[in-house]
Parts: sequence; C-alpha cells; structure tokens
Amino acid sequence: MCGIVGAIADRDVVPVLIEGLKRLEYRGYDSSGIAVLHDAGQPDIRRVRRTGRVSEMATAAAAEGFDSVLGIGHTRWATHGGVTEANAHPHISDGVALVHNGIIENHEEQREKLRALGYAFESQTDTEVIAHLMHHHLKGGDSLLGALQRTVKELTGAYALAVISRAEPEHFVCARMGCPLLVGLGEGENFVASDVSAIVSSTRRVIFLEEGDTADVRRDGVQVYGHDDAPVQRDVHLSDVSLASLELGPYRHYMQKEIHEQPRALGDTIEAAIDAGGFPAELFGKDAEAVLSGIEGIQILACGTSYYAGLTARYWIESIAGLPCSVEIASEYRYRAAHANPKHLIVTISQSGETLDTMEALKYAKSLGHTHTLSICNVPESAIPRASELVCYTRAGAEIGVASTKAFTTQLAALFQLTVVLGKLHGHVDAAQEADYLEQLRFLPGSVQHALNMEPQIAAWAERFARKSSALFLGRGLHYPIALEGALKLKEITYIHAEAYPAGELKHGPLALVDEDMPVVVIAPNDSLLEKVKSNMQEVRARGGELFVFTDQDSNFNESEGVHVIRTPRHAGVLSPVVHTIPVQLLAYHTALARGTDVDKPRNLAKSVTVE
Ligand code: HGA
Repeated sequence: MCGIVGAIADRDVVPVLIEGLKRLEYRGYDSSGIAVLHDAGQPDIRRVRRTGRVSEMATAAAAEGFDSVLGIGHTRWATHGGVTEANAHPHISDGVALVHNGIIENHEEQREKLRALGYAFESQTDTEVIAHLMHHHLKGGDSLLGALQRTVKELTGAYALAVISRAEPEHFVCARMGCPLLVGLGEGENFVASDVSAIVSSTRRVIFLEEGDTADVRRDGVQVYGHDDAPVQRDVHLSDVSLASLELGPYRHYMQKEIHEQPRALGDTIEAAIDAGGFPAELFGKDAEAVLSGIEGIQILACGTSYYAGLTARYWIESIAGLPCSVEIASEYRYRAAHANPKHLIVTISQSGETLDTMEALKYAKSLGHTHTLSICNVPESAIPRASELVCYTRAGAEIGVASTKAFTTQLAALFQLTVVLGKLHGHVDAAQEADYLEQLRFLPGSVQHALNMEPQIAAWAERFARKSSALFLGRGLHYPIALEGALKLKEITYIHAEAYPAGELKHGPLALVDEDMPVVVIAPNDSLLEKVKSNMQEVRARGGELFVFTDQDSNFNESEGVHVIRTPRHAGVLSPVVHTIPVQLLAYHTALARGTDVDKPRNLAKSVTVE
C-alpha cells in the first residue's frame, strides 16, 4: 500500500526519493509525489504530484528542475478521497509538507475544528487535517518536533508520517503508530522509509521505529523519542535485503520470477530442519519447547493467501499433531466476541508482518487473555513478529508481485515444520515418523521444480481460460485450500470470476452453475479422497462441464472428451498441497498473460495491506 521515503544529505536527494518510490511501486499505488526544500536565498517548499506511475511524476520533477538536500516522497493507495492529483501526497499547509500512510479515524472531527480556526481544505483526504494541525501548532510557537508530538496526540487511527518545514531546513521529523516506519542511517546523511527496500541502495543500517515513537532526523544524527516524548535508544539493525532480490533479472514479471524461485525459497526455509536432522522445537525460538509442549490447541489468524495456508495447516495439525486447530480470517476474529482459551496458541501468518487486520487480531487475542503467540512471517523485524512470543521466518526473500506465490508455499513449509514439532512434543510423532517427514521435506524443492517443468502444458490451457468469464475450482481435504488459492490467484491477476468449493459441496449448490462455458479445475492427487473426487467429476461431466484436472503420476486418470489432465510428479504425500500449488499459480499467470492484464500490479490491489 502507500509508501514513504525521505532523505537529508549533502547531495541532491531527488534521485534518492525517486528511486525509493520506484522500489515501493510493488506495494500497489495510484498516485505519487515528492516535496523538497528549495533554498534560493529564502527557503521554500516545492512539490510535484501525479496520478499514475512514479516515472511520470519523476519526469515532471525533472522538467521543473527539482534539486534539493532535503525532501520527502510518497506513493498513495487511496483510502479517503478519489485518485486525483489534489488528493496525492505530500500535503502542504503554508510551509509545512507531510506524507502519511494509514487512516486518521477522527479526521471529520478534526476537519470541523480546523475549519472553525479558518483553515480551508484542498483535498478530500483524512491526511490533510494532519498538515493543518501541524501548521496550527507551529503558529502557536512549537518547534517542528514539538508540533508533531502535539499533533499525533490529537489523532486516532493509524499513521506513519514524515514532515518537513521551510522554517527548519536542517532536519525532518517522523512518527509512527500502527503503520511501519524505519529510519536509515548513512554517513553524513539519513533517511526514512516505510520499507527498507526504498533506501537499500543508500544504507542497510536501520532503526525500526516502535509504536508511538517520533524521531528527529538530521544529517549528522537521529534522535528517537518514545510515546511519552522522552528520548529513547533503539537498536540499530543491519538489513539483509539484497538488491538482487529486488531486481527482475531475466524474467518478464516479478510474479513469474517468484514462482520460479520457489525451489530455492523452500530449500532455504527448510534448511535449519535439514541441518538439524529433524524437527527441534528451537526452529521456533529458544523458548519454543516450553511454550509448545504446554499448549492444548491452535488458533490460526490470517488474511487472504495466508489464511489459505492456515486452512491447509489445520488438516496437518489435527491429523499429525493430534491437536484441535481453528482457522479464522483476522478481520472477522478481531470484531467477534471470541472465547479465549489461554491454553491455545495463537498463530498469525503474514508475509509482510505488517498486515493491519492480522496485527489487530493479534492484539485482540492478547486482550482476551491469550499469552502464547507465534508469528509466521517473511520480513524480519516487522511489526507482527516483534509483537509475538515465538517467531518462524520463512526465507522466501523479498516478494514484489502483489499476488503472493513463494510466500504461500514457504508458509506451508513453515507450518508443516510446526506441525511435526507439535506432534513430537505431544507424543503423536515418533522418531521413525519424524525421519520420514524429514525425508519428505527434503524432496520437496525437487518435486516443486518438477511441477514447474509443466509450464508449457499449463500455458496451453491458459489460452482457453483467457476467453472465459468464470471458473470453478474443486478440491477435497488437504487440497481444498489449494483450490481456494487457485481461484484467488485467477481472480487477482486475470479478473476472471472464480470460486472454489470442496468437491463434495458441489451438489449442494454450485453444480447449478455448471454448463459447457464453465471450466472446472480439479485438484485431484492420488490421496485417500481420490475416488470421491472422481465421482464429483462425473457429476460435472454429466452436466456438460469441461474438466481441467491436476493430478499426479500415481493416479490412473486418462484424458477423455471434456476431461483434460496434467500430471505433477509422483504423489508428494502429506506435502502434496505444496506441489499442487505450482500448477494453479502457473495457470493464473499464463491466463493473465493471454488477457494482457498487469500481472505484478493488479487493479485495485496492494501488497502489504496496512489499512483496515
Ligand atoms: N488515508 C490516506 C493514506 C492512505 C494509505 O495509507 N494507503 O495505504 C489517503 O487516503 O491518502
């Protein structure tokens, strides 16, 4: 979603701001802008904003000869007010300019108050109230930092903010509550960003601001203040995000690159277990054994694709670890009068570690009395793992494509490892079974590579899908969540309406949709439910539906009229859902190519969903 970058240096920071915003493009946005300090005798602020791509805004900035040692930039994903230049950030109130990620919930009340004070509004955003509040406090005699600290206390909602003022050209200030923000430390220059990828070519040394923090950023140093405005020391981290992981390389799209990176990403995610020769509880942190052996059940909270990873894990946890497991969409859980069982472990799953709904669900679970929490996350040091007792980092590497691919399969690998650890601690997995699960895990990256090799056959199917307006996805048991994920991928990047059902549910309603125009994708590996799935497929064929079946080498399926079959390699046992994710990802990707949609930036969607 929205992105922030800011810099103060002895060099021109405009290229730093533009490069940073380009690196944030993957998060999804609809407009962008920068504001810089212009110092030709009398300091002033210059701003350029555009709807559409960052490159168009950058061209406009270059045409106007922008050049400055201090500036802030923003990519906006509209929440309040349409996609217009006037609503794009930075917002200015007479000499003070700011960029904002998040939502100000009391913006209407503040707007009324500010109108009564004589302020006129140029935009429909919630953000503009912050600019005027800042101005109001500066006029009252506050310093830039003092005005920010006073302003944020008047806001309810979520924000990451970076602010510059023409009256104080030697620094900028920033604040965070509910939205991520970090300060980057350079040599004689310093930065702010909502995501480390925005500044990684200038510095890797970062301070993650904590909830309620404000910071004063100067060329020669940074001072962070806690929520009580007292100075605090925050740890400096060395980010390991590599520039190579942010580049496209030989691929046409990030999604394609990330689909093909999955054998490597899975290999990295399971490396610690392979090296340990088993599944020690320490894979989840040093206190994990004590926590995981004492719990009596699991509550998984997540959104979107991560929720489907959770649904898959439920089948594993209940059958392998012998523990009850519920899975709930985070945005529902957080507003439900849930009954907490403190003996249950809360497991949150979020690629970015910043998903607002998941973060709020975690806070809610804690407020209900849950003390044991585990985060499965792909971004080290992000908000959700930092708020959790135990952590397992997937090692997918930076995921840029909005439609999640390698994050999903590595989440599955992490959840499988959690399952076996729980199974051991609770007496359901003995040494022989542990060795067998390890062997299956060891083969996983290779099986995924084999599944990737089916790309040409899947691309041929995609040509037919591209002409459809709807599709049904079916699966049973462990593969039902993969059907859900396949339908989601297709919707996200091709805009074809797709729905997924457990195959046994077909006759209870969705069968009414089946006719010769409705392609039905079936995930049907050779597991204990295969014969049941075959009967469900007959129900489709009997109504003229065309079947597209992903099965494996071990099943005895044959192509026939109206039944198309692609076989993944040998049946991958309990890890089969991971392998069967690959064909549904490739089907969505190639269908999107055939339809000519913007694969990496699907309309209306954003990466890292940091608003409600
Ligand atoms: N509410 C602000 C910022 C939106 C945002 O953070 N999106 O991710 C606006 O609508 O401009």
